[in-house]
Amino acid sequence: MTSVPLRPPRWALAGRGSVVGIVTALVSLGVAQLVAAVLASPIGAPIDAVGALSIDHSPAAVKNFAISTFGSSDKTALVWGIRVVLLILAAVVGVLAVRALWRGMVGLAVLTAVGVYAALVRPTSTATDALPSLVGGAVAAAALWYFSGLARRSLTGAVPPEEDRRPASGAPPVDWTPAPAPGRPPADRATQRGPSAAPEQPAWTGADPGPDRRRFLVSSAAVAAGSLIAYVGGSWLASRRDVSAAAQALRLPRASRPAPPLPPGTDLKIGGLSSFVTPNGSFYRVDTALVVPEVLPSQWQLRIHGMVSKEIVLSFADLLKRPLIEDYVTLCCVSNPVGGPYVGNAKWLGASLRSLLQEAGVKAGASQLLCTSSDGFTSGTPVETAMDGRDALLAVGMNDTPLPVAHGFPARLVIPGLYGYVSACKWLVDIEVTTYRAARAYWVPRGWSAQGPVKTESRIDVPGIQNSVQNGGTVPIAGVAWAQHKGIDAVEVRIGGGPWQQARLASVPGIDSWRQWVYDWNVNVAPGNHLVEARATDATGYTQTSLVAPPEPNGASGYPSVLVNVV
Ligand SMILES: Nc1nc2c(c(=O)[nH]1)N[C@H]1C(S)=C(S)[C@@H](COP(=O)(O)O)O[C@H]1N2
Ligand SMILES: [Mo]
Repeated sequence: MTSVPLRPPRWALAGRGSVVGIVTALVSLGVAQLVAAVLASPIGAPIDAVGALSIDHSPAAVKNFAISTFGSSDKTALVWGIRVVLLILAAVVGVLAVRALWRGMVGLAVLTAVGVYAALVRPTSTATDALPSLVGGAVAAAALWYFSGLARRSLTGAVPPEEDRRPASGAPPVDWTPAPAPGRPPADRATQRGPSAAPEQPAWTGADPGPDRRRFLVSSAAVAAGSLIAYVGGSWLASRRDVSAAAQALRLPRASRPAPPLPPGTDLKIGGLSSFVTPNGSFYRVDTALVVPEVLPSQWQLRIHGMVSKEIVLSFADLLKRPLIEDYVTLCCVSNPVGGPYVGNAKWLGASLRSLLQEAGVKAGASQLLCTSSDGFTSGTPVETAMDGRDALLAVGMNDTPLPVAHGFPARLVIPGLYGYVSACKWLVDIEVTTYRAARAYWVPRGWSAQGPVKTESRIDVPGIQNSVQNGGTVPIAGVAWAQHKGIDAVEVRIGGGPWQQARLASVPGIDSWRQWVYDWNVNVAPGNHLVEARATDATGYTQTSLVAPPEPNGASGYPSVLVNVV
C-alpha cells in the first residue's frame, strides 16, 4: 500500500455517516412506496406494515393513551414516530457503513428484515406483500455502498481498497476507523493492528479533499429530493387507485323498509348543539386500521360459518338483492369518556343480520358472532342481541350514501344498544358463529369486557366550556342523551348541586337514536363559576348512574358536567 489515508475526527465521520444513512433510508422508502403503489398492496408500504404490527403488539394502555392524546390523529402520530425512529436507526447504519461497509450492510439487512416480517404477518398477507421491503432494501444496499464510499473519499480524498486493510491471514478484517481524538487513547485497539494504523499518521486537516466532497453533498441532496418525490408520488398513486372511486360509482337500491320521515322537532336547532343526524364527514372514527382497508365491492364476500346448519357465502350483489332496512341508529365507542366526542347518529341502510343468520341456521349453544374485518380486526357480538328482532344491520349505506371507506365500505355491522367494539365491525368479511368460551375478539385479551351493552348516558353540548353567560337572562343548557334500543324518557339538569329540573326533550323517530334535550335556565345566581350537571333516564325507568367509571373495561359512567361562568 502506498497511500496512507488521512483520518478525519469522529464528528466528521458521524456527520457524513448520518447523511449517508438518511439518504439511504429515503431512497429505500421512496422506492418501496412506489412498489407498494404499483402492486396495489393492501398492506401498504413498509412503514404502514410496521405501524400495523406495532398497533397489534402495543399494550392496551399505550393504545388507550394514543387514542386519548391524539384522538383521530393517533395514526398520523404513530407513522411519524416510526419515521423518526427509522431515520435515527438509518443514521446509525450510515455511520457504521462509513467505518466498515459490511457493518452497515448488516444493520440494513436487519431493518429490511423487520419490514419484510411486518408485511408478511398481516392476516391477509401474501408473499408479494414482502416486495416493497425487499426491493427497497436492495436499492438501499446499493445506495449505502455508493454513498458510504463517496463519503469516505469526500473526507480523505483517498481510501485504501478493502483488501489492503485486511491483515495477511486469519485475523479478522480491520475496520477503517477514525483516528483517536488528540490526547485520548484509541477507542478500538483492533484499529492499531492494520496497515491503516501506520504510526506516522498525518493529522486530519479538515481541508476540502477536492471534488469528492462537493460530489457527495450534491448527489446526496439530489437523491434525497428525488426519493421524497417518489415517496409522495407513490402515496398519491396508491390513494388515487383507492376504492373511493368505486364507492362514488355505487348506486344503492332503495330501502324496502325506509325510515319514516323525521318527525318535526327532532332538531332543536340550538347553536352548538349536535345535530340530530351527524354528517358523514364529522362522524367520529375509531379503528385499529393504519391504512384504511380498501375492499372493492366486486371482491367483497361475506362468509357465515361455524355453528350453523348451512354455511353461507354472500357476494356484494347478493347482499344488495336482499330487502334493505333503514334506521336511525346512534353508534358510540366504549372508549368515549363522559362528555366525550366518540358518539354519532346516522341513518343506516342495510340488510337484516337476523334473517341471514336464520338462513344459516344458528345451532343451539352458540353465543357469539366472531365478526372479522378484511384487516383481521375482530368483534364479538352476542348471538342473542343480533337475533332479538332489533335492527341489527349488515349496513351498506350511511346517510343516503354508500358507506364512506373509513366507515367500513363496502359493508359493516351496526347494532343498536351495543358499543362499537362488540357490534360494529367495519370492512366485514367473515362471521363465525361460536361461543364466548371458544373465541376472544380483538379487544378482549387487551382488557375490555367480552360483552359491551351501551350505558345510558347524556352529554352537555351548550354552553361550551369557553362560554360565559349573562346574569338575568335565559340561556339554553342543551345536549344529547342516548340509551339505544331502550329510548330516552327524561333528562334532568341541576345547577350548583341544587334540585334536579326537567329538561324538554326533542322528538325522535325511534328508540335506537340519541335524543336532543334543552333546559332553559333563567340565570339568577351569584357571579362566578357554577357547575351544571345532567342525567338521563331511559324508557326502562333506569336513571344513569352518578358513579364515576373510566371507559375501561365496559364504558364510562357518571354525570356529564360543565363549569359555566356567570358574569
Ligand atoms: N374493522 C374494524 N371495525 C371496527 C373497529 C376496528 O378497529 N376495526 N373499531 C370498532 C369500534 S371500537 C367502534 S367504536 C366503531 C366505530 O365506528 P366508526 O369508525 O364508523 O365511527 O367501529 C368498530 N368497528
Ligand atoms: Mo369503540
